[in-house]
Amino acid sequence: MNATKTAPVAPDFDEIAEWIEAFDQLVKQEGSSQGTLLLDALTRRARESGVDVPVKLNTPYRNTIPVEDEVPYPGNREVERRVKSLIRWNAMAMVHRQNKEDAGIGGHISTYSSLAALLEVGFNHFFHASYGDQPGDFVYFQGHASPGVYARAFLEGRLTEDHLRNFRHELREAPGLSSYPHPWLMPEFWSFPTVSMGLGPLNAIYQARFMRYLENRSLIAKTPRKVWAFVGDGETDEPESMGSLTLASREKLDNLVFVVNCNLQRLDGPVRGNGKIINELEAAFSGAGWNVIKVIWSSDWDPLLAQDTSGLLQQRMEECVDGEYQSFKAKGGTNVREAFFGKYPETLALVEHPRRSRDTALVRPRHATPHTRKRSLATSRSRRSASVLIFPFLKRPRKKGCPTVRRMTVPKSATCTSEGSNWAATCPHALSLKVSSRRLRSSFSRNLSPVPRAAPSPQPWVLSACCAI
Ligand SMILES: Cc1ncc(C[n+]2csc(CCOP(=O)(O)OP(=O)(O)O)c2C)c(N)n1
Repeated sequence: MNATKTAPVAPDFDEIAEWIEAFDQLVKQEGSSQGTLLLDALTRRARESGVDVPVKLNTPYRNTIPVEDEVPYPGNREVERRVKSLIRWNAMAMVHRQNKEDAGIGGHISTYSSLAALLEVGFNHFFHASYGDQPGDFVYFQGHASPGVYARAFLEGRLTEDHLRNFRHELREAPGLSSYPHPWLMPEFWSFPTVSMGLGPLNAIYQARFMRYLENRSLIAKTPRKVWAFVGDGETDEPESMGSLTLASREKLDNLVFVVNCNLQRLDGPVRGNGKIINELEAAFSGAGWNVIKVIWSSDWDPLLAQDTSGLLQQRMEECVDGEYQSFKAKGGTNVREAFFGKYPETLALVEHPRRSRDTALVRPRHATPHTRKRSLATSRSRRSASVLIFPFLKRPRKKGCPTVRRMTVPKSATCTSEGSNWAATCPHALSLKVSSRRLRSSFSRNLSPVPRAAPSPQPWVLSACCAI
C-alpha cells in the first residue's frame, strides 16, 4: 500500500496542496480510473486554453504493479528456487571447467545469473511447449545466457554430461554445444540465432507480425501462441533492437512480449553511468505505443515505501543514477545506509531498525518477488498491445580476485566478469556439476502443475526488470 503523502510539491504554494488534496480524495472515493479520466479531461482543457502541458513518458521509479494488486505466486517457491540454484551452479561449473581446460574460452557466466529467475518463472509458468494440436510459444533467448539454457536442458535429461563437457567445442568433439543459440549449429536444440545483439528483438517483432499476418488470412490457425524475446539492457543500444518498435504497436501485436534484463552493466562497463536505462527504455517503449511494466524493487522495500510519508524515499530513488546504484551494490549495506538512506534524516529514520540485517537484505542481488514477476507476466497477457517488461537485476561490478565456491551460488555471480575466462584461469576450485537429471526430474515433475493458457489479448509488451540496490 502506498503511503499517504503530505503534498511535497511546492509547499509554499497553498493552492497546489489544495488541488492535490482534492485529487487524493477523488481517487480514494471513486477509484484510480476516475483519477485517470479527470487528468485526461484537464489535460485536454489545458491544451485548448493554450497552456503548455509537458509530455512525460516516465512513471515513478518503482514497480508498475502496486503491492495490493499482486497475486500470490502459484508455484512452489522453495522447489523452484532450489532448481534455479542448481541450474545456475551447473551453468557456472560448465563454463568454469571449460576455461580451466582451454584458457580464454570465455562463456559469459554472469549474464545467466541475472536472467535465471526470469527464465525459470517463464519456463515454469508461462512458456508453452507444443503438444496435441497446441503449437508451442517461440522464445528468443538472450544469446550469451546460453549456459543457463544448456544447464536446464541437462537437468531435464535432454543433454548429457558429455554435451556440457564440450561446451563451445561443437566443431571439435561430439556431442558438443555451440557458444550461442544457433539452429544451424544445433538444429535439434535452438530455434533462433540471437547472439549478434539486436537480432533477437528485431526478429521477434517480425515473427509475431507474420504469424498474425498468416492467421488473419486463414493460412494458419489462430492460436494463443506467444513470441517471447529476452533482451539485454546493453543490447537495446543496438539500432536493430529499437528500430521496429512502432511496427509492433501499429500492428497491435498482443502475441509479443519483450523481457528486458536490466542488470545495468555490459561487458565494458555500465550501460548508463549518469542516467537510468530503465527510465530511458520506459519512455522509448511507451512512446512507441507498447505496454510497459517495470519491476524494480523486491518486496523488502514494500514496508519502507509504505512508511514513506515524506515522499523522500521515492525522491531518493528518482535522483540516484545507475552509476550510483552500481556503487551501492558493490560497497554493501553500510554504504547503502550512509550514502543512499543517509542523504535525508527522514529516509535514514526508515532504516533505523534494531535488526542490522535489514540493510544487508536491501542490497541482496535478488529479484523483485515472484509475486510481482508472475503478476507482471500475467498482466502482459491481458492488454491490447505489445508489451515490455523491464527487470533490473544488478550485475555486480567487477572486483579483483577469485570468487569462493559458495559465492558462486549467489545470483548475478558475486565477483566475476561477464566473460568466464578472466577469473576461471586463477580460480583454485575444481567445480563439478551438482545433480543428476534423473534425481531432479523425479522431484521436479512431482511438484509442477500444467500451465494454463491465458485468454488471448491484442498488443505487444515490454517487461523490464532490475533489482536496483
Ligand atoms: C552486435 C554485437 N556487438 C558486440 C557483441 C559482443 N557482446 C556480447 S555480450 C555484450 C554485452 C551485452 O550486454 P547486455 O546486453 O547488457 O547483456 P548482459 O550480459 O549484461 O546481460 C557484447 C558487447 C555482440 N554479441 N553483438
